[in-house]
This record gives sequence, C-alpha cells and structure tokens, in this order.
Amino acid sequence: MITRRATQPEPSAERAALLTLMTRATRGTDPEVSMDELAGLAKAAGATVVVRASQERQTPDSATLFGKGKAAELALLCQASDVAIVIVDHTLSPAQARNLEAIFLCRVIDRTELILDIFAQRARTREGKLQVELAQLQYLLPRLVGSSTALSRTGGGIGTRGPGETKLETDRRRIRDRIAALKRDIAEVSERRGYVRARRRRVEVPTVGLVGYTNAGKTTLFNAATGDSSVASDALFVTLDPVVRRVRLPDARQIMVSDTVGFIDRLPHQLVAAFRATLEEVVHADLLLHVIDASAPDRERRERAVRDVLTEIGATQVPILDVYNKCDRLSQAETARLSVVAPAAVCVSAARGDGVAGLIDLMASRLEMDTEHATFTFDFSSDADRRALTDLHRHARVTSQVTVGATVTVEADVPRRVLDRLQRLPEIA
Ligand SMILES: Nc1nc2c(ncn2[C@@H]2O[C@H](COP(=O)(O)OP(=O)(O)OP(=O)(O)O)[C@@H](O)[C@H]2O)c(=O)[nH]1
Ligand SMILES: [Mg+2]
Repeated sequence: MITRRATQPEPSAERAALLTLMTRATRGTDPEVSMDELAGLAKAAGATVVVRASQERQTPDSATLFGKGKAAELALLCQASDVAIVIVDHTLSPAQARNLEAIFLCRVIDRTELILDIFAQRARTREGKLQVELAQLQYLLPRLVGSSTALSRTGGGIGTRGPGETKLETDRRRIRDRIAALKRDIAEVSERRGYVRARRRRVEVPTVGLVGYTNAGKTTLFNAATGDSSVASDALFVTLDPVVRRVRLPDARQIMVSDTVGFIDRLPHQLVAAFRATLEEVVHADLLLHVIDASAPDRERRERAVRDVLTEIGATQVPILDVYNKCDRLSQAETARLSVVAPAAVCVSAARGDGVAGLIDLMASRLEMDTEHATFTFDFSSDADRRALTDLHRHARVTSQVTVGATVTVEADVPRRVLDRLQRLPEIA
C-alpha cells in the first residue's frame, strides 16, 4: 500500500483523499501514473489532495470495493487528515458508494463523477451546459433505483455542483422528463450547428479538427496556427466548447480549423454520448490532427485512449495526421527515435511555434491530395464569372493565368470537391 501525505493545502480548497484499488484487471497499468492523472483531475475540480493511498487485492469487494478492514483503516487516516471528500479511481456501484460513505463519514465519489464535476464547472455556452446536465442526469438515473434519500447529497463541493444538484431529490419520472427535454434542446442546437457546417461546405472550405488527450496542447497549437487567443493552460479540460477559426494558407487559400474538448482514458460514456453535438465537428472534419504530448511518459496509453474515443464517436472514416507536440521537451535522441517509430508523424512545439508553418503546409497538401489539373476560361465582364474566378483563387492552386481582352484563361490544381461547383470548361490541349 502506498500512503503519502502531500504538502500544505490551500485554505479554501476542498481536502481530498485519492484512493485506488489495484486488481488483476488493472495489472499492466502503472498505478502511479493513473494516480497522478487522478490528482490532476482533482486539482482541476478545485480540490487539494492531502492523502493518496492504494490497496492491492485480487478482485474488488462487492460491498465496499476495498477489503473491509482496509476501508476502516483508510477511513481513520482520512479523518485524521481532515478529508472532506474521498475520490475513488474506480467505478463505484451505488451500493458501494453508500457503504463507503457510511464508513468514511464524508462524501465518496468515483472518477466519473469527478470528471462530470469538472465539466459542470467549465461549461460556459448554453450547448455545453445542456450537454453536461444531460450527462449528469444519465449518470444519476440508474443510481436512483430504490434509494432517493441516500443520493440527496447536500453541502456543495465536488460531485454536487452543476445542474444535477437540485435534481437529486426529484423522482425518476421528473429526471426522465428533464432528460427528454434536454435531448430536444441539444438536437436543436445540433441542427443549427449543422446549418453552419453545411454553409461552410457550400463554399467548400475544408475543415481540420484538432483532437487529442486533454492537456496535449491542442489549444496552444490552435492559437499558433490561427492567431487566436483561446485560453490554454496546464489544467485539465480547459477547452469544452468548440471554436472554429480560419487559417489563411501561404497561397491565399483558406481552411477552417476547429479546437474542441480533450479526451481522457476512461472518458465517461455518458459524457461522450451527451457531447455528440459538440463532437460532430470532429466527425465531419475533412482531416483530423491528433495532437500528442510527445513528452508524456504514458504517451502510448493516451494515444490509444484518443483512438478509442474516436471510434466511439464514429470518426473512423476521417483521415488522421499524428502531430507530436511539446517536442522542445525531448532530447535529440528521443526525437530521432520518435521519427523511427512514427515516420508519418510531425514533430512540433506549439508553444515555441517550431514546425507550425510546416504543419500548415502539410495540412494543405493532405487536404489537397485529391486534386485535378484543369483549365478554365472566365468572362471578366460577367459578375458570376468574376465571383467564380475569386473562388478558384481561394480554393485552388493557380499555376498560370492569361488575360486576353475580357477573357481570362486559368490553369489550376483544383480539389475535386470544388470541381463540380466551378463551371469547368473543356481543357485546352
Ligand atoms: N513545453 C511545451 N509546453 C506546451 C507546448 N504546447 C502546449 N504546452 C503547454 O501544455 C499545457 C496545455 O496546453 P493546452 O493548449 O491548454 O492543451 P489542450 O490540449 O488544449 O488541453 P485541454 O483543452 O485542457 O484539453 C499548457 O500549459 C501549455 O502551455 C509545447 O509545445 N511545449
Ligand atoms: Mg484546450
């Protein structure tokens, strides 16, 4: 068992204990790494970790998760450390949560509730708030069976925040009604988002979606590429709502880049389901950049977690470009090794701007692989033709342009998706 007390907590933060159970099922994962990740989540939720402890056990106890003796011992430790909340890195059954609360005499939440709480605190837009509420209620609903009093946790703090809070005492019917209403509202928002996307498609601006583990540096890279100033920070799940910005390529064409919510290992499926509208930006992108923190010790586990979520949301058809970020933290040898393991990937440092221009070029060429060389003539005296010519310059790479009188003849490499829309004239031999 690992037991450790952290340094002096901030006075206002909730004092938390992090408890994990190492079982046969968790063998193969580094307990310290998952403990560190849980600590990052606790911090993001506003807690100060004062106790970290774990127990090794073949299988979880069905009533108390930990062995009963161990649970009692941990409870004493938590009480001595004045712990206000116990966070368990394991999915707790409703009965286990109740039993542990009776032993620890304080709130006991699991990893899913912790993540839901962070999302509840971070949600800013109406869409974000609706989605978080939906996820919280869907988590809550099966836990209401036969126990409406045990769930009416009061007193505020982690796991009680967000819209779920006032619903805890209501009956299942009201929660079901609320879930139905939320789904309707989210569908409306999603429809609106669909219109915007359709408009973007009509003007044929390709979209690149940034995806990746939380804290990989997606927003930093997004800002570096688009010149935006979205909030990037070392806390987890800083970005929740998708942001889309234009990137002008060196040859004046444009692409749209979207930044969105980060993923994590064991992302609660209620959240993934509820965030479907937000994640549509990812599913409908023309290209995904998988931003990977190259300096993370558990890099491969994180990469797998991201790919799992992409599969879960049905984004398997979108081409993916792997981008190793934070390469400034790697030694030369490590960078060299990375280029052997993943020769198709790109190494950048979003924070320093290293490799970002090259990455933009690469995005452009990836999006454009599907091009056709074509020749067009335009009548400069026609409004429609002048608009088409502007369009062509925006989306194609023009290789020659000859003007004779009012007739403009243009040769260009045109993305096939744009070809249909532009009036194509017979090629000049
Ligand atoms: N050393 C180094 N740090 C970086 C780099 N890129 C980002 N960071 C840092 O990594 C932390 C996370 O960056 P964000 O851009 O907020 O990460 P994100 O993927 O958007 O994270 P969430 O929105 O929270 O999921 C910040 O403290 C950044 O300053 C980089 O290239 N090098
Ligand atoms: Mg972000």
